[in-house]
Amino acid sequence: MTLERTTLRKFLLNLQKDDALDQDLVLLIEDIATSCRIISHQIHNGPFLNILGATETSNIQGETQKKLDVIANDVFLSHCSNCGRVAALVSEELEDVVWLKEKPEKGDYLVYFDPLDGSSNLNVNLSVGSIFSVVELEEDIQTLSNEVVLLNGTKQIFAGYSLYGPSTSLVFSTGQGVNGFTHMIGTGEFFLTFPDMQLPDQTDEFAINASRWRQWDPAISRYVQECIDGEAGPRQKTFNMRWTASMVAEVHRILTRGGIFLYPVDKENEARGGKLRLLYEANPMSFIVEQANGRASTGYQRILDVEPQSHHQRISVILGCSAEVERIESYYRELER
Ligand code: AHM
Ligand code: MG
Repeated sequence: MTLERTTLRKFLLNLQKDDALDQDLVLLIEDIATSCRIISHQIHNGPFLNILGATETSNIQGETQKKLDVIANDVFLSHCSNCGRVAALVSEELEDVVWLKEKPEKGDYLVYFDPLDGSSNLNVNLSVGSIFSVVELEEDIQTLSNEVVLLNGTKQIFAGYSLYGPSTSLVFSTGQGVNGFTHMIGTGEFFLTFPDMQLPDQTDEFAINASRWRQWDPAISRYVQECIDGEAGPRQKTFNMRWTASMVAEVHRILTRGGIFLYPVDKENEARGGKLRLLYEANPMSFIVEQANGRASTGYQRILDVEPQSHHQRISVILGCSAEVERIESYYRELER
């Protein structure tokens, strides 16, 4: 049975044969997939390995690190440095950019990742994920600094995530649509299980942390209120709501059955710029959602066009089915007027 399935390697080599993918990027994607397999194994054995709790340390965001945050970060660092073209790694868990090359050249790769997103879900045995993306340098680098990696999301040549749920998914795009793979336990292989994932234009499901409603700006309040008003309200249909506290799980659900995800800037988080990070959370997810026929916005601007100011920058995130995201953008435009 397994012989008939498309393995990750076969899928990548087919892309390479068609000149759609560089050989080094194939190797790097396979290293990322290996990282995800290892992290999945650690998570699923977490209670036996005593690695579900918190460490004594905080990360650069001032958040307490879980033991698995640190483990997942180490796994990415060690595996993603195999490919000779990787110049630098940018992680949510590390204050500074990790430079692997002293003289990065045009064509070298920058790898951005959140090794374990939604890690507060670990202790309650709910879904978590990893998020990653790759940018190719457009010029040689003379001086190494954290500023060098501040490139906007349109420069991504690869973006993906792994979802550690009931099964382990690997979903990614190299700029030619979005494909989803599932790890088959016992084989060591990811098999193509969700080819050409596409978002529907319309949806009746939204995801937002509703406990923050007092902090929302009028555009978000209006949108959510109209959803809640259901058939009697201006939308004239009933909406469903979900919140998993794991962006990876939310995006995966949206890619599978449609929807919209919001983590907007609000009164409480605006001094920090929002909650989610631009370079290794918002940009990769926006790339994937756009590649799957969706839309990703700050409310005012396409996320992929945002020029980063710092490598741990946070941003407002509204992504999912195009018509819904456009509706919220129009509410922001009305507010500006
Ligand atoms: P993290 O990177 O510290 O894990 O935080 C990101 C996560 C997202 O996955 C999720 O959408 C959000 O934080 C949940 O936030 P909240 O605690 O407000 O529900
Ligand atoms: Mg995260």
